[in-house]
Amino acid sequence: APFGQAACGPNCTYKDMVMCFPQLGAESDWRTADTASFKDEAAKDGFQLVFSDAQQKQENQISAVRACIQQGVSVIALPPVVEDGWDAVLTEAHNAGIPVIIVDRSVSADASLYVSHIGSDMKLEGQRAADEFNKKFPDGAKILELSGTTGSGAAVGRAEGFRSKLNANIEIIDSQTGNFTRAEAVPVMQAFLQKYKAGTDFQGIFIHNDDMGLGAIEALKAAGVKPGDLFIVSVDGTRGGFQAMIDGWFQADVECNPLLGPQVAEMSLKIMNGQAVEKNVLTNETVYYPDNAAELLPSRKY
Ligand code: GYE
Repeated sequence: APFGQAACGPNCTYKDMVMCFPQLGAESDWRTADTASFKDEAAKDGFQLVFSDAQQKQENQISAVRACIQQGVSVIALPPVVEDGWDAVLTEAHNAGIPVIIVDRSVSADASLYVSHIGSDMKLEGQRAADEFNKKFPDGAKILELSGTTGSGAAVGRAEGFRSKLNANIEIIDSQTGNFTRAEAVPVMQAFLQKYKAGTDFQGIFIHNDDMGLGAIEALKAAGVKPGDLFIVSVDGTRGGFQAMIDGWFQADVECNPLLGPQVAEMSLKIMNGQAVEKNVLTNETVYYPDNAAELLPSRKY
């Protein structure tokens, strides 16, 4: 039988499926929507979801994966908090015959250790953000970067893509992490504002997700900065991000879609039935702008 095919294959249904989903945390609105997407899909299809929340700690995620291997789940959908350090536990899953789908962020482990990766093209998101700065500042500018969790596929990809596309006359004068959370972004932005004068020392900020963007706005408001004084581009496209565009704080929001549950469920069932699946499935995404943000906000799902 092909790797991952279950005993019920090729006739497995969702009733036969136990999906392990060791979620990495609850750090952002993106993450909350992602979790809901998996839980809703499990309820809709009727498969069992073994859910846990690692609170952004890799060791918690690794323990959760080990528990799922012990339990003998049908499939593990793993959203890795960081890229490195997965080889051992992925090898354990492989040796136990349990297929792993890497979800959302990437891993640096050998690709033979997992069946597929489903998620966004983080580099492309960074490039799209760079395009916005290039358009806005043809004569150059100085900008700041508020980046995501250090070592995470999302932050690494966005930072790399951004730098690969940013015009040479636009200088990133500083870059600090806010760990993808609103709470941690506030002091980082405050420290930036103590060091650099908004509008004079820097004209824009690239922010790796909307939650950090909202934290940054809190700090900017407190410092007397007004919407539009700075050119701010964020990532995700959450309702909070849309509101920030409507309020004039964000000038663009690069979409990152968290609603991955349906795709992952469908692929899991195929694997259980011994069907071939694609090694890399990228989410189709766009960029949102303030001009129609008010019109789109009511239909946003997260
Ligand atoms: O952009 C951010 C979340 O991994 C794509 O993680 C995800 C990122 C998302 O905390 O809001």
